[in-house]
Amino acid sequence: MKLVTCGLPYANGKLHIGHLRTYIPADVYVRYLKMIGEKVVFICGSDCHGTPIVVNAEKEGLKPKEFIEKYHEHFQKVFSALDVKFDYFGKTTDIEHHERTKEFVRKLAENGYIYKKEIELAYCEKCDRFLPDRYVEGICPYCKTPARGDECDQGCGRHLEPGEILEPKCKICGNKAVFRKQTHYFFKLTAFDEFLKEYLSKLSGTENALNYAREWIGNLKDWCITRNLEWGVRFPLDDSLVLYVWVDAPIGYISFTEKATKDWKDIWLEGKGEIVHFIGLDIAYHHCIFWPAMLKGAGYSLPSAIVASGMVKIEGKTFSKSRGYVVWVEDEYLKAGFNPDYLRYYIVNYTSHDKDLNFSWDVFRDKVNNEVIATLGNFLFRILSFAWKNFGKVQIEVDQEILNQIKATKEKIVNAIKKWEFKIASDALMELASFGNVYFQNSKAWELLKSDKMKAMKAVANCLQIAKALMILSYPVMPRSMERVAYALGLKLESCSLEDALKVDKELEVRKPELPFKKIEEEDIEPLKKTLFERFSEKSELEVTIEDFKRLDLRIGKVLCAERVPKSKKLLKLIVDLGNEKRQIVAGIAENYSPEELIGKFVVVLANLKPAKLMGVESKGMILAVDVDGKAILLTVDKEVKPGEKIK
Ligand code: B3M
Ligand code: ZN
Repeated sequence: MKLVTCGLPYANGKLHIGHLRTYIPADVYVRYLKMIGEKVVFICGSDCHGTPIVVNAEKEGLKPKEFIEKYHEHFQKVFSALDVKFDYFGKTTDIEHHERTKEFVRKLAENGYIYKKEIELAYCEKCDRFLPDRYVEGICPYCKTPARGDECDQGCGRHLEPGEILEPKCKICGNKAVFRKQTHYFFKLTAFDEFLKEYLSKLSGTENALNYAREWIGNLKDWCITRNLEWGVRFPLDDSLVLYVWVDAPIGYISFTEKATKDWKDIWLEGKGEIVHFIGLDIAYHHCIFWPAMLKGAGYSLPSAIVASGMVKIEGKTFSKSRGYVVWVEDEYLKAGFNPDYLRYYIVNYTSHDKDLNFSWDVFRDKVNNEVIATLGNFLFRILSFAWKNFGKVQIEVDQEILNQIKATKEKIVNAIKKWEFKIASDALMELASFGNVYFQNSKAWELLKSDKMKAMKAVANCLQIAKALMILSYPVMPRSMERVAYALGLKLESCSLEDALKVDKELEVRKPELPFKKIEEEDIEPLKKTLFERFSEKSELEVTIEDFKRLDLRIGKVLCAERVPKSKKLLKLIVDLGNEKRQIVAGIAENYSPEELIGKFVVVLANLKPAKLMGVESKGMILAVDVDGKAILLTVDKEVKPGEKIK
């Protein structure tokens, strides 16, 4: 038996295309496996705990319980609208999940992998509370990028331990946090170094995740697993604390399997199954390092593959909700009335699973119109209409050449799917459809109708077999449209296996086909493009209004004195006349200007820049210059003006 899981979405926001990059291929994978006769259980669920939930619930003025309910329902609705069909979709607030998590953590403790230690934690004196994870923001100690308490989300992507973040600030009130001591519990991750090294050398999955994880071996740190929060799974050894969300969330894979199948023990305890985790690359560390160590420590079965999807770009820009580079699935795709199969096809076919996927409305339109419609849809509609109009009932006899072609396609797909090569599998579908188009065209069946009706029927029979094969082989990618094709062919897709693509029926009775695909017109995507680009420019830091510009106090200054800043090659200290005051400004122009030549020069000064110290020398303002290959060339005026004159 195989268990396939998808990373659990935090129940704190709506689904966007970034999410689907993992869920759609996983669904396609499971559908194919089921169609080659494998026993598969496919589970997922809402991740309901942790500060991602509490912080956002607080913002919306809701209790975490009501807050997560809203998104949990949204997830179920959208997944079903996209035909992403989990065998079970749970939530981590379920009592059974809490029980399983506590049992798991007790096992870790019994096996000697949990210890307590006093540590220093970020604390906000104004809010009078400890600041776990997303309650605190600061600077990543590794790459110095702004980061959240538990992850460097904008920089190096590292997991950060409590107390590690530099310059912590309270996310709620913005105050500088202090450090206070408190006792917390740790998981001995370091005890698993050797085990993980061995395990990761054999683990299968996509290279992007495995390579990332392997780099961590030898650099592991013990892992703080408790938090000061009300919301979460109580820590069984001290119920004043809750477990860190990354402890309980993956245990959801187990507790949801328990709900999905009575054979869950075979998978999780007896080692009689295979466990395949589909995740986004950003959570590879948790799934390749923390999770296998936890499972090993508590005596559960280990994952056999970690399949990580590459990142998503929107119109060529790195995906970012805060910057508006996002496409919301419900409001911006489903409500626009697009066939869910188009998005399913786009996501599996745009590129390999582990590469970056760019979502662009123009590319979407072109891929759908040229591939799904002009190649696949065209073949299906053309042959089905022709058969219905001219024959109705068709005696089926199929040439070996056609069956060979179908067999080769089927094998290509099965091999590709086993390696998570969804692009190769979906390309094979289009290749078979192209083959069908060429075959039908060359058969000139419409001419044969007049001269040799039997021969025409034979050509149609071959084409109908290709159509049937396409229907079956495309079903995992485009289930909804293929149901329509099945209707026209008078066949049932339910419980069909891929092998059936080669099965020849004695006779097929073709019904009037309805076009399963509607072409995408410019006017269909126009409003969506507009929404997206308006959101970009609204949020873009690159565009400023005239109001923004007016906030800059730009003035003309006249240099009165200039001297080198000691020990600096680049810096000069200037005294600049700004009309009603004389300002000290430090400028990095010493490599291009001598102090003497500056005296009496007119320069452009940004007068309301926040004062700063450069090499210990105070600077109040900035001199504007052009940077040419690292050398500064000053901006000046064309005619003499009064010092202090404002630039408008
Ligand atoms: N909820 C993180 C995320 O949504 C987290 C995944 C849990 S998988 C066990 O990216
Ligand atoms: Zn970092």
